[in-house]
Amino acid sequence: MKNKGFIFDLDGVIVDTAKYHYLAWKNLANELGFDITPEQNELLKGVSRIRSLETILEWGGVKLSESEFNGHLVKKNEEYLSYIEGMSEDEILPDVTKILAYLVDAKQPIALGSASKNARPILAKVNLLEKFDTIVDGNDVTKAKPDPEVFLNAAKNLNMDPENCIVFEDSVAGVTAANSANMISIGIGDKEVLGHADHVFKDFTEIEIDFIKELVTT
Ligand code: B16
Ligand code: MG
Repeated sequence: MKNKGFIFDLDGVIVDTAKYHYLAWKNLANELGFDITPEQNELLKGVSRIRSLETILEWGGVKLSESEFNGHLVKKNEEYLSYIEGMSEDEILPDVTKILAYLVDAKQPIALGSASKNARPILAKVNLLEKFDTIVDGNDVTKAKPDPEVFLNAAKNLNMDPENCIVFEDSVAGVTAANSANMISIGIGDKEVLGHADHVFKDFTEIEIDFIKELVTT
């Protein structure tokens, strides 16, 4: 069987940590005297921590000094990590484990390509750390998605050419990053939102093993 590199985003693809980001960002906004909506939270998916706070402050019309800004970032992350602490395997999104097990069994190289700086502790919590041959996260890149850096680094670590890599992504910026990296993009979510992906599925329960087999062999 030919080898392909399979690169997974984390939040929105493997686990739904967006709900924990939302709780922590909402509390931060409330402390500063405004609120953020679930719709606004959607816009923060796949966006780096710093850019997320800049965006939230713009929404609230709040300006902070550099030290206040950094203090809020640290506090938000501490609260977020306290939610992560309570995570378990039960929070892996449906059929993700099945697809990963197939890929491991078929000896296909697997990478994580996430904007999160907390990717390792999250994967450890849900017991998936050892499934990945390489992890490229927010600590390893200088340019955030839609820049392809995170996926290109993942391909390099897997020793695979970008055109032989397949990316699973739930965010608009992530699909754009995969496309710019010259990889096959598989959107996980809404077809209306991720129409620029090569393929779109609502979630992994819609992906047949035969589809994965075809990706491996073509
Ligand atoms: P952290 P992904 C992204 O994860 C999240 O979607 C985004 O909401 C978050 O701000 C970003 O990670 C940074 O996360 O604060 O943990 O470093 O979708 O790229 O896996
Ligand atoms: Mg994501």
